[in-house]
Amino acid sequence: MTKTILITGATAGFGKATAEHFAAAGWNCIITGRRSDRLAELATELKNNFAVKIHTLCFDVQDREAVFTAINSLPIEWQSIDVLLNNAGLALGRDSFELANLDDWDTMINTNVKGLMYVSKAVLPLMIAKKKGHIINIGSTAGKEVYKDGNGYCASKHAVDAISKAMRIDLLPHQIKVTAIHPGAAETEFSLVRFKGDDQKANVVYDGYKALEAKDIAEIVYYVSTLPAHVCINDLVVTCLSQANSFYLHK
Ligand code: NDP
Ligand code: 8X3
Repeated sequence: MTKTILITGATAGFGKATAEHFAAAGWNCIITGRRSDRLAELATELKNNFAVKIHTLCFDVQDREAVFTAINSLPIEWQSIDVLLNNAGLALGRDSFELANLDDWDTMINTNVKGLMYVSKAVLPLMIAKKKGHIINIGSTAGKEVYKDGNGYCASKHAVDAISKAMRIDLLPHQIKVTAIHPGAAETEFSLVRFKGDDQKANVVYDGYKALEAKDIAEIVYYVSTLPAHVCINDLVVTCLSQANSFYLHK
């Protein structure tokens, strides 16, 4: 039977690459994000290239009501979700704690932490009813080690690490898998967003080495999603060859 994945943050980066990878493998995809034009464009691309069904949901994961309204609006034929990829997220700014912007902190916590919890809470009843499902949370190496000037972002990704562990325990009786994937530096729109459109600052992040690509993460999401039913990868840290952890990058 055709499987279905719901991807948050499918309009760019890891989420978009994951939608492309899963659609190519014959999965139906529910793609979500705030930019409706990009969602429509991706839906057309996937439907034109692959024999799969695509459903779009446009909402901001920070908006609790919008999250529940969107998920509760799913037509019956879209309510059987095999995999939820909690990927929507961002970093904003890279400043010392005393200089960091309070609005940036709010947005990161509201998106990366509360948004992930809202979407999971909204989708879970559909998985619990089937006693089957898989939640995959995109954390970060920033959720494993705290680095200088990473304060708010690192806090939000440490929370993703903790929430993933907590979910795995609480969802055991429901036989729902929980996997956390923690990538290191990957060349997407991430740094452009972090540095608020300053492409010079963003490009420096990826200068002098071969960073991860979005499709690398898509392949890993596919791998963990297609293991035998009794196997669950709990926690996976992935970096490019030039990166050892948050502190050591060989350029
Ligand atoms: P991109 O900026 O390329 O993509 C981010 C995606 O998240 C977009 O589709 C964006 O969609 C969506 N998004 C952001 N805020 C919201 C929101 N409030 N509501 C709904 N969707 C939102 O970045 P990446 O693909 O690199 O990032 C994806 C995830 O991976 C993030 O959680 C990030 O923290 C994490 N990560 C990234 C790494 C990297 O180096 N690139 C490394 C480790 C982790 P839209 O704007 O349309 O809403
Ligand atoms: C993104 C990786 O090193 O910019 O989560 O925090 S890093």
